Amino acid sequence: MNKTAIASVLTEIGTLLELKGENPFKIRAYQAGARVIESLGETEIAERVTAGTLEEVKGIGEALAQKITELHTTGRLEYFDKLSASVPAGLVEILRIPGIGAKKARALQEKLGIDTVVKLRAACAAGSVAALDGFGEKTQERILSGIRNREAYNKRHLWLDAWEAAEPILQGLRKLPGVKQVEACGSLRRRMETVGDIDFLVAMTAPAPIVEWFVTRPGIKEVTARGETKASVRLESGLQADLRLVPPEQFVFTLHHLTGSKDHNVAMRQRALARGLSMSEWGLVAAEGEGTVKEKVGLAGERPPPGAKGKEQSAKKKPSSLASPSPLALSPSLQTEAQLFAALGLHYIPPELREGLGEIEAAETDALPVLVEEGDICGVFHNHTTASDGHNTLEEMTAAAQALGLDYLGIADHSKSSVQARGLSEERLVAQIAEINKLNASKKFKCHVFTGTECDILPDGKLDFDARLLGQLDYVVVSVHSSFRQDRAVMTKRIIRAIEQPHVTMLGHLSGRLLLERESYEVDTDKVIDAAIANGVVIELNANPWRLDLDWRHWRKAAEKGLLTSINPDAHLTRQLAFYKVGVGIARKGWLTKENVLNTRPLAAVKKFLAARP
Ligand code: DGT
Ligand code: CA
Ligand code: CA
Ligand code: ZN
Repeated sequence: MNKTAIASVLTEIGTLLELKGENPFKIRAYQAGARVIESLGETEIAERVTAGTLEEVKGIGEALAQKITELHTTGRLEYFDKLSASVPAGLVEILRIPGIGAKKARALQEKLGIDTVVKLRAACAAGSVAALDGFGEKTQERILSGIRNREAYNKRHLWLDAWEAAEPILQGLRKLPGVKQVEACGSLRRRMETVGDIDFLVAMTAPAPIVEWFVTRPGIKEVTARGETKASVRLESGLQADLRLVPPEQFVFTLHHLTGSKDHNVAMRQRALARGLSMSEWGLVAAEGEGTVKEKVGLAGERPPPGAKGKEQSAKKKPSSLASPSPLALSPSLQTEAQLFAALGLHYIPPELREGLGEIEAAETDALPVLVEEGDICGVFHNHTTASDGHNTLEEMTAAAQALGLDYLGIADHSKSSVQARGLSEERLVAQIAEINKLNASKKFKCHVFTGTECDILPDGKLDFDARLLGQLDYVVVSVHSSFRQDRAVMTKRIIRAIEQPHVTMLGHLSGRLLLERESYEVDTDKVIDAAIANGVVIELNANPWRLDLDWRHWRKAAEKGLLTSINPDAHLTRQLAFYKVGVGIARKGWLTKENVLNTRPLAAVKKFLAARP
């Protein structure tokens, strides 16, 4: 462990001790120890740890020296682990809110039983914090705004939340006079699972009314910046949105730049340079040494160096209100990103692949995959109904699937061990199978319904239902919903054991993560993937925006090895059936083609696939 990490553990120990109301001298010793460690060189710490001479440093006593040694050599500290476990995690979070020190945090816990930020906010809203000794109205207000800021400013946002915020703004921008093209760039366009901020780009001829429209939209909490050709706002949800306005001839260059990712952009610039070109958000021009006048290459222009007034620029007479000067030279042939890539000898790279993970090399040799598309999806598996924790009935879900144009709907309600989700008993599952068969036979819907279950993988890897019952279903999803804290080897063995049982069609949400909330449990993903391939088991791409599990970073390699996936909405409401579209974005980020995805197959082919499984 390096010194910064060691220092932060020591600081954290001080905080935890404070929360526990420990001796102030002890607390201060840890805080001081953290500062001392920070001030030492990395090599000095290593040498002193080896020689056992840490105690010679002023401010480091015997106990501290032992702990630093343990951290430095093993990367862990048993004392710290135990201490952390003894303090509610929510309490530590509360301490990070401005205006709350350890003393106040303890008072909140002792007098009001508050040990999470959620409880704290509720108590503030109810006015009970102000009533406490030593708090008062002002403090309560400060705490509340601290909580709000923390939520708004420190958080990334789910892709779907950002998308839903962006959509109406995109539509509104498109309708404004003088607007030629509009796009939301950045991580949103690349379909990252979470988004830091939204980056709107507009090609236009007159910026002022567009900026004005943007900063006066309803649902804006704060205008954080405003210029002639840009603006930034914070939406009510806390999401920040940036607006950039450019003249039409510059659009494609800024579009590519703002889409990113940074890594992709860096690689593209290097490629351009290797071809004697300089690529930027302003254009693509011949690269020249410092101080020389840039020469046009007939592709497009770029921003002239400050003070250098190109004659083409003054001749163009752009509105003076445009902050970024217009390109020096334009080529009518370079208007799309496809043309921009072509100018660098590349096939078009879809935004989802622009992560600097080999897409440029692949585009060079025409080795990019033909990515799966929303329109390829024929039906969806893994959906819940009111039989377990869903909010809509079987018929409502079927009608909604049909309205989405889907030819089949797979139901997979929870199994009996998922008590909190009202998991089905054997009897209830048998009854549901009969109900689905009846619905299909009634021909009430064109959409075919497959019988299934989301069967719990029990802590030892056994399944929640026996093989005889599972054999009666069209398909079986198996998922972990309990004992998340098992160690890596146990969890891996547990999941593989489940995969190896007969009748298992798919593994549900492999990692168990909840984005922005809960990390994955410990599991050897590669081993599980190999076991799934060996057993002909599908690993789902859970398309619920909170999960997007398995993570897109695994899919390219997994698909190359021969893994088949299914893009599953895990819908608990009719509205959520459309989550599969979010999943398609993630599949694309994972370089997946139509062939890699089971539910791109038509109904007859899926029936055949399922019938061929035991
Ligand atoms: P986010 O907002 O954190 O989810 O991620 P992005 O990718 O949207 O990043 P953002 O909003 O900071 O910037 C938008 C794009 O602008 C980014 O994807 C690439 C480009 N960009 C921003 N800063 C730099 C930079 O320092 N170098 C390069 N080459 N490109 C940059
Ligand atoms: Ca962004
Ligand atoms: Ca941004
Ligand atoms: Zn589940």
